[in-house]
Amino acid sequence: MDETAVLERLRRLEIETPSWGYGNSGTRFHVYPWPGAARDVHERIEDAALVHRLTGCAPSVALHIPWDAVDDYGALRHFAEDRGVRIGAINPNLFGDDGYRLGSLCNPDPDVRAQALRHCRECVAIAEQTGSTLISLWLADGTNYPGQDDLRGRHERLVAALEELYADLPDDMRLLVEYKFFEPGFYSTDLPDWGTAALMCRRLGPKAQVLVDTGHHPQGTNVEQIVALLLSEDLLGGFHLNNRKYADDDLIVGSIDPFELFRIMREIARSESPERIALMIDQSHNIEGKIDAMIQSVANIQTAYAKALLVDDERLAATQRAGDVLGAHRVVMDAYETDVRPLLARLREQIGVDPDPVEAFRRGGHAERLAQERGVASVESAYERA
Ligand code: RM4
Ligand code: MN
Ligand code: MN
Repeated sequence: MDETAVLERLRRLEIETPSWGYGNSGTRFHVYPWPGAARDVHERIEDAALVHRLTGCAPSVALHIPWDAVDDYGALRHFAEDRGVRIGAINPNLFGDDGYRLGSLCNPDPDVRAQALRHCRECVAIAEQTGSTLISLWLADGTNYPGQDDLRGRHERLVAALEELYADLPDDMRLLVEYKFFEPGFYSTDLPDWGTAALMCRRLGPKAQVLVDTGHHPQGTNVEQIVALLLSEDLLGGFHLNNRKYADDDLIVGSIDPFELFRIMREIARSESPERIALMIDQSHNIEGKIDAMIQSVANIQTAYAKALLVDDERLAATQRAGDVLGAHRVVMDAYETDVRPLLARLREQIGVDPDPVEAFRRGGHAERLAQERGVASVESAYERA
């Protein structure tokens, strides 16, 4: 691909940022409040809009309900649009209620299952009112001990609930089904892997697709191969991008393993309709500032995508046909090792943003202004709260 074509593809790259990445969050040990961190959904949307202004490629913001619940979603939509962003995926929250101790859609109690389903339907209505076309579903359902519940029974309950939800899904809406191999359930998780999520989506129909959260796999999993398979089967709906060293760490995208990010972005770059793949960041910051960390993630995704687009596909195909194992590997590494900073600087010049958006944030006095306007929110520790 020549440089003009690469720049054109980069211009079309859109990354969604999560509202929950702008507020204070922490580990189960402590939450360190950050001066100026967003305190409500309006401030979270304002921060997302700032990230979009500085990067030029983050035009939507995902919401978590009820964390971002308001009375008037039409007004919230306009609030976002007035600031230059739109509402992205709506994430039902099926873990933040005392009733969900034994699960939500898989709970043995039919009343709790009905409550969870009602909440999902409410999220569909919120998506319609905010102009969103994505419901992004993650279940915290699982069990902690062998024998605690019937594994097959839980699966059947999940199928029944999702079939009901799917039946009501508007035609232009997609249901993204996220999986996670453990946590908070420590013995079993009801949607533990991409295969289970894919089976579920196949069963539901074409409006259901798998969501790959990059931090939700056992160590050493070949995530890009999962991505390639899901793409081949038309089952890839989107991503929750973040990075991790050990578990679901939700660190800055590409901060621990930029090579893995490149390998994943390469599969995306090769897809026939990459714009159908929702690229959403799912990150929460614990000891760092929120907004510049989000900008860093956006920039790291652009970097990995630029490198992925630079792979010489013809040379690669030829070396693969010739059975030149090392030659083929070197074609891929050649792209990965290219310094794309000048290319990205040209892209940013074209779209009218600073060549280094993180520095632009830091130079622009935004952190200081927000700290002054919003102050430091007091946050109870997770244990005190418990
Ligand atoms: C989960 C999962 C979900 C996210 C929650 C807060 O681990 O990644 O996508 O919404 O965390
Ligand atoms: Mn996630
Ligand atoms: Mn996660």
